[in-house]
Amino acid sequence: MVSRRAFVGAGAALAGVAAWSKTSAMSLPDAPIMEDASTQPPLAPSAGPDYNPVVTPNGWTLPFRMNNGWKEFHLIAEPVEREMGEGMTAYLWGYNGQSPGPTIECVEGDKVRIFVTNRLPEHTTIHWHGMLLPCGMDGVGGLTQPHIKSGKTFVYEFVMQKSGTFMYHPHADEMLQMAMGMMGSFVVHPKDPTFMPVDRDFVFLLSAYDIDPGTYVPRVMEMTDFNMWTMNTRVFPNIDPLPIGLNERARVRVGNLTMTNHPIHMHGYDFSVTCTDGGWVRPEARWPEVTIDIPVGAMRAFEFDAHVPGDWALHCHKSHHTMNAMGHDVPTFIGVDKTSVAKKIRQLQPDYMPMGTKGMADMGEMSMPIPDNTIPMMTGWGQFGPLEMGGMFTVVKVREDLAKGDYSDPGEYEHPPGTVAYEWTGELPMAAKAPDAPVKTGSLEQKSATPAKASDHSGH
Ligand SMILES: [Cu+2]
Repeated sequence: MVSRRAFVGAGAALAGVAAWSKTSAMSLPDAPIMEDASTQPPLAPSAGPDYNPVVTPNGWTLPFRMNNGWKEFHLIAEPVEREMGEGMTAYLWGYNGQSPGPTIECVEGDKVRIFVTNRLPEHTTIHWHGMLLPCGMDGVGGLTQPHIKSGKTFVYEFVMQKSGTFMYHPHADEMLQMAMGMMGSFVVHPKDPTFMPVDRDFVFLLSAYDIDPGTYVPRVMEMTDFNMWTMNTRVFPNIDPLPIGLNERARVRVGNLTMTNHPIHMHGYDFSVTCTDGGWVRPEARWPEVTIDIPVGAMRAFEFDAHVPGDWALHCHKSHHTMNAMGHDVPTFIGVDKTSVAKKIRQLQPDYMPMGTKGMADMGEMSMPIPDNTIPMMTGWGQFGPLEMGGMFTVVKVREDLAKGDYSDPGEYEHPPGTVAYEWTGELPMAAKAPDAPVKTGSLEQKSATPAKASDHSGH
């Protein structure tokens, strides 16, 4: 997890614009790049209508400039190196130095112009998922526009017809380009700042990769068997927490660009689903949940009032999605006595240790040698021991003493005395025993061979 100090310094990671864009294209807005995978502070609006900016855990927000009433952004599609977690970097494709790309934020009614420069080795486009716009701005290569060839820059212009939660991704060689990490969040704030206000607003995209341990590039042809299940292209234990002040209202926006659904579950709270990529959910249509399934190619936002302090897990409820790199063809050894076979193997390999006979929790504590550039399947430590998690898992940290707008990791929760589950060390009563069942006479065959007379059922 990023420390408070590292977080404060992280803003400096926003690197300056490349000399290229200043000299060769005077009219293009800056295209800042991000070199850091830690959560960047929210970007307050520098012009135009006011809003409470979103925070992208392990991500950042793209600055804009105003030009004659238009909000102008500049995205650069390019190969990137993304630190998925400590000790593992993936060679992906993304935008402005990272995958996911920067979050784009604007306000309902804004006129937005987005320059897209292609520095990939093949053509691309950008589709603005969920946006209401002229057909020719929809970004479907071949269908609504010519592809953006390598080295070219295209311009998208449209008016934000409604507020809500959206995303962007290519619609050109889509299977490969999304498997390589090309995606970003797009949040449009309501024009009326009193509509659905929250104190903390988080956004992340779920994506999945198949990266063999020891390698760097995802296997883009994989359809189902992924080993990196990510939130904003980051895996536990290196997904930054979601810090929330006690009694603040919080919104979490989640989009799914994997090829399966993700039931996102939050501990300690019930919440309301308030927004989808189709729009805001009317108050009378909301319902309470503790798990919200995020369908493929969809976004959901949920809200809650943070009235209970603590470290509350927030994770996908598919248990294989809270694991990191693992082999799926490992046999199950639960209950198998491997003592004698272990003895034989130790004659050849003295430090051999049989695993999996009592379960797999041992793996969370053990540091086994692993190949370069991968992350153990079950990992992470809390104040009470190993978490035995990975993948799509993070922690909502609700704290009384959190300053407004402070998104640094507040550390581990200090439980009030007497509020933590504890070991019973007294006497245990003998287990109650059911009385002996009456001894049955005769076998099943005998019974079926002598069917009851119809009169036996007369009392029914
Ligand atoms: Cu999942």
